[in-house]
Amino acid sequence: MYITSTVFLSVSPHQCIGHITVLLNSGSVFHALCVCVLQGDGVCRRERELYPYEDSENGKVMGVNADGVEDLSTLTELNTQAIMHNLYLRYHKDLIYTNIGSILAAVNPYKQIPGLYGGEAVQLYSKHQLGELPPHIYALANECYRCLWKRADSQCVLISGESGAGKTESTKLLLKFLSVMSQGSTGAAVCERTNRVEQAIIQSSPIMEAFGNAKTVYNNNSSRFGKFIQLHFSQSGNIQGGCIIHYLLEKNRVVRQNPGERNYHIFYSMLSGADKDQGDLYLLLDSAEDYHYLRQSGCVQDGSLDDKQLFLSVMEALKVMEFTEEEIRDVFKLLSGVLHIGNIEFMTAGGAQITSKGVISSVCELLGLDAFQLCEVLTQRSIFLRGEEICSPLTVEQALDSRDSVAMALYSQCFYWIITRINQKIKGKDDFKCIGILDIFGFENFEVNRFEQFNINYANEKLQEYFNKHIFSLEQLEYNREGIQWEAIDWMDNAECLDLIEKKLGLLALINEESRFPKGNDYTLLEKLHSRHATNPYYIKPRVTDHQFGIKHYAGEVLYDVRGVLEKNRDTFRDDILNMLKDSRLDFIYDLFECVGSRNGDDTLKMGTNRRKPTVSSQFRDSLHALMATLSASNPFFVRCIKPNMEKHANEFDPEVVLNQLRYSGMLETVKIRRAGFPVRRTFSDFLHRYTVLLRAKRITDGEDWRKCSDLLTVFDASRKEWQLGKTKVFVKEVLEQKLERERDEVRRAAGMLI
Ligand code: AOV
Ligand code: MG
Repeated sequence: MYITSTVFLSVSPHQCIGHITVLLNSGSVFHALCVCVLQGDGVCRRERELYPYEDSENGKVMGVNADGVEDLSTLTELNTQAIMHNLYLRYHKDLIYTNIGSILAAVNPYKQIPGLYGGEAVQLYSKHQLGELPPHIYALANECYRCLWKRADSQCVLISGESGAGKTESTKLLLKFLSVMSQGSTGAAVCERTNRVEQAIIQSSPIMEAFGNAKTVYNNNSSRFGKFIQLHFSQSGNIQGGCIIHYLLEKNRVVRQNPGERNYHIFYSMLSGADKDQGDLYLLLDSAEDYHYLRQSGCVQDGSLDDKQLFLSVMEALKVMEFTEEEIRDVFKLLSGVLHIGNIEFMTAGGAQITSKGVISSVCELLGLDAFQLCEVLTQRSIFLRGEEICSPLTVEQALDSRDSVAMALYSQCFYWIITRINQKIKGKDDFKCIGILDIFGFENFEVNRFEQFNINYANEKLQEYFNKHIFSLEQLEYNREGIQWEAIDWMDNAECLDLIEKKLGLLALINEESRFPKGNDYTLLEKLHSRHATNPYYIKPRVTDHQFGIKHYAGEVLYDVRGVLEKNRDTFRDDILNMLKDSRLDFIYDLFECVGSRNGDDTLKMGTNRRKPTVSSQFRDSLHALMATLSASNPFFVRCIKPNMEKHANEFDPEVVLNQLRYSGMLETVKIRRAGFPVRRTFSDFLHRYTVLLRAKRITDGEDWRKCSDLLTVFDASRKEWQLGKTKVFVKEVLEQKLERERDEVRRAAGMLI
């Protein structure tokens, strides 16, 4: 960003107002006014930065409060720059949260803000209605918690934002707040188990992060899997149990990482945290550099990551979760075994031959495998054809692939096992309502994007669709149906892009179809994608490269490398390798693979039969659809995380980076609809039931339901600006609902009732 000119417009004895022209790197120009204080020595000290913004599209100066407004829907003039400027003003005052009605925008501070999340803040926010205190993730959490009773349905919090925007941190804060609420609830004191469940849910985070997060170029603690955490509450408000659903761990990372990125945290923390005895037991080598799987990316350490500390917290968490000593030992032996597998090397001598025999014996010791059997499956493939075993030697390249597939299978099965164990631990009754928190992997656009990014971005596209549906589509539909006076608001629909991906003969269908063809390869796939979709406005057929296809996602264009797509989608695992693992002397390893069916052999002869297993992308699509169905049955809250810069720096607000996110996430349209709309909608009877005490207090007793609703609402807003009556429902703005709720609390408190 460059300031290209400053012109003083007016100078009073104490103040001067200047006009600044700002040129962004993208080439767009913004104009701004800047207010400065003239000091005694004639020096001009900038008092407020870039205030107020001028709308570069309309050339109009807008009034923006110098401190920024807490709720964007109260901005007097609306455009994207005004929104950005407001966020900018607040960000520099460490006010990272801003409301858009009940939607929360959170700008990642990349630093700890003192006092922001402590116990006192939890207590404070738990005692106030939404809107009474400055915007905060705790205010949203509190509202969500209250809604369990206020609306008597299940709630969910959907956290979106690109990679590194702050979704996982927000998730942990929500869990923290809800678990404190749970502990303070009336039923909790008598139930010791509840306390354990809350503690276990909190402690599941370090474990899942250690095994499922890694440093990427976008985020030093990037989630490489998606998760949906459901908390089951009792009628009296305490957490009785929970359940974690996980999505698509990026298992390829175990064996390969992009330059500058890392493998999963747990490997490095094991190496730096294990003591001498553990090191001997797990046959650990001296350092991360000694392992191919850890050194190949050229990055083994990062200043922001404390590997040793993570080891301690994971050990602590495993104990709290009641993993036995034996289980912990088995897990670490497996991890070490995976690392040793990566050090197995091959050379060509009439097919691949293993050159590192010493490594084989470590692997076999750690994983309880038979050395001869291991060497065999790594260097030759055996299949049964009409009852006869046929062996064929592998090339070095194929041998490396088989080696890597063993490592990936071990790691991913271990990850799933850990989540299953966590789920067993936090399982509880689900007889009342639940709160679900969705924390998926954020939108990604790397230099090279592969099958993983395709799935990640598809998931984000679905989440955006859900947001659009709730915030724009369903809402406007309901206004029409109920005869509410309404001026339609345009919004950016991503349905066509999703159609391209998941509709009949769409990208997913073609990828799956090609995965089923024994002779299909990445290039035949690419040809089909191009020939069917080249004319689709959301599809990109690159002119120069011959191994890419692209999608115009809502969050930007991404080119995907087609190489490796089919193999990853088929996710086949050779029967002979599977059998070798099942033959392990260790029960732990056997158990991990016990349920993995052998029907998925990549024996191409089996393909095309009915016994084939679903492909990775079709499983993922089905799990996303199931998730959407669950979400549709709950009342959603949205947290929109925003990344202030690409460098992961504190106190740096890059307007270009933010502007882009505001544009693609439809922030302006969201603010518009929240300002114009009536987000709170209740049927007449539901509304009357909720506010019975107010009706009594205001002596509104006569008339039909709609009349009573109207009379009560008139008491609170005679101008009718903040509410309307539909055919079957009342439509109320959030501010008015907050007033009603406050008054309801007061009346009930005065009457000695529980709030
Ligand atoms: P993500 O979940 O959205 O990315 P994270 O929640 O991991 O992003 O946040 C990235 C980093 O930003 C964290 O490791 C913190 O250093 C910092 N950060 C985020 N939110 C806060 C906060 N409220 N206060 C202080 N620091 C914060 V990804 O998982 O990559 O999509 O797949
Ligand atoms: Mg994350």
